[in-house]
Amino acid sequence: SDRQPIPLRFGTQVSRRDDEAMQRFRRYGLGQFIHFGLYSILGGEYQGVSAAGGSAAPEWIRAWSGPTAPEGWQGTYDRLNESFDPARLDARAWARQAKRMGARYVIFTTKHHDGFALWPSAHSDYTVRESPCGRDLVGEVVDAYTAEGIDVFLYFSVLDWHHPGYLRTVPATDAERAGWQDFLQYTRAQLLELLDRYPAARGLWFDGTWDASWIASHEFTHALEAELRARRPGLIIGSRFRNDEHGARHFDSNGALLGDYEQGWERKLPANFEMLGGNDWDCVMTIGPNAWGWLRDTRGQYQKTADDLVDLLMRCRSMNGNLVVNFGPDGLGRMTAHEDEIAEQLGAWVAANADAVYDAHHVDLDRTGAGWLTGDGDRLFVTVVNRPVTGILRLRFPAGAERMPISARLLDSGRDLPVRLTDIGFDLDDALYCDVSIPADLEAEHAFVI
Ligand code: FHN
Repeated sequence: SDRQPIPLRFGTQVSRRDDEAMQRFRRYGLGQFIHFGLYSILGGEYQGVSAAGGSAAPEWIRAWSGPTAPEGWQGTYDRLNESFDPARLDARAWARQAKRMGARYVIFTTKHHDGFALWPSAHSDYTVRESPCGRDLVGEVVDAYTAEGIDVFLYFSVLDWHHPGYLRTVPATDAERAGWQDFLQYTRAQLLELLDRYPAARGLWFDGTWDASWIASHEFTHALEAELRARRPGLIIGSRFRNDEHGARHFDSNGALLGDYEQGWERKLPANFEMLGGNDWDCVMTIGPNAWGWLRDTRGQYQKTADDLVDLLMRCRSMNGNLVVNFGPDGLGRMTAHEDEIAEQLGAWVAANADAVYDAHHVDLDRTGAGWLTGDGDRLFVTVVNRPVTGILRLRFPAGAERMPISARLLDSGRDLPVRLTDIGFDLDDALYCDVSIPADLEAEHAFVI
């Protein structure tokens, strides 16, 4: 277009990185998110009463209001630190399970919106240290996952319901301005502290950056991003951290990505590869409809199955993205039975079909309704999630395509599948078609990769 770029002082600081850290990111494929904190004690309810009829995200329970909210609720919530003691939390068991699932990175909530820090932060009096737990849970997770070869990203909510200086609006009075400055310094100190305490962490995953107060602090956040990057070369920061001086978030006012990868794909996926503009991205996904923290009562709420997650994973991979599956352990630190099952089933599928997942990427061919296409340069992978009623999987290759499949086989067993190349006669563009026969005896319930 002829449009002149808008001069920006606080626009993007990075262009597409190709260093070792980002190359790793592109090969993660599958990740695990863990939401754990004070809210995990409650599971979305208090003394048998469910907050908002169970529809609200349980990690938001402190925001419970209206007639069903217990009297003095926020004060009650804020004192949960006094009973926080996840005695069954075994980070090494979590990490082993994540490894079996095939996760190559984990995003762990160091501090969610309630402000409670899961490490003994020197800059707060609302941490694991001020609880019977007394453990450094961030440290345990970083060590355990790193030992399993799983990269760690630290989730950090800027939005903080506990800090007295936090406010949602742009500070307007001297007192508000002073409180907000105090909050900004606290945020900076905690972030530098996290980087210094946990040198193995590869990325910071920001959240809660949507309030007007933070948006107006673009000068501060611009400087802080530069400082964090200087403190930890190779650090990966997604597009949620900050905005430019016009309030543009994720992408600056000239359309450049504000970070190393696009971080807006939360419980949703891009409609197609082209709209991503070549940017790196991941999709974070709940197992239920909208619970990130533990939910005690999931009745009436669809829980995704391992097959659903295979479908989503391969849809992401077909567009060069990673899928991050969220786990919400209970207040004692135990994963739910459904999460345990998902981890094993998804892990078994991913292990058997790893070639199609990790080092495979988008291929420039027409989509097939039968499933998702990925490729590794030599091989084309088709993850079949919808079995064609004809028993024939048909792939279209444009006329003059450099390479055509000459054989097909199942990735997990190596079993050969009959292939026929054909000009079907009704394609006006003279494309060629590759028809792969899918034998009737093939197990139909699960996705398979050709
Ligand atoms: O409000 C949070 C929510 O509780 C959860 O942490 C998700 C995870 O991506 N992020 C926020 C909503 O965007």
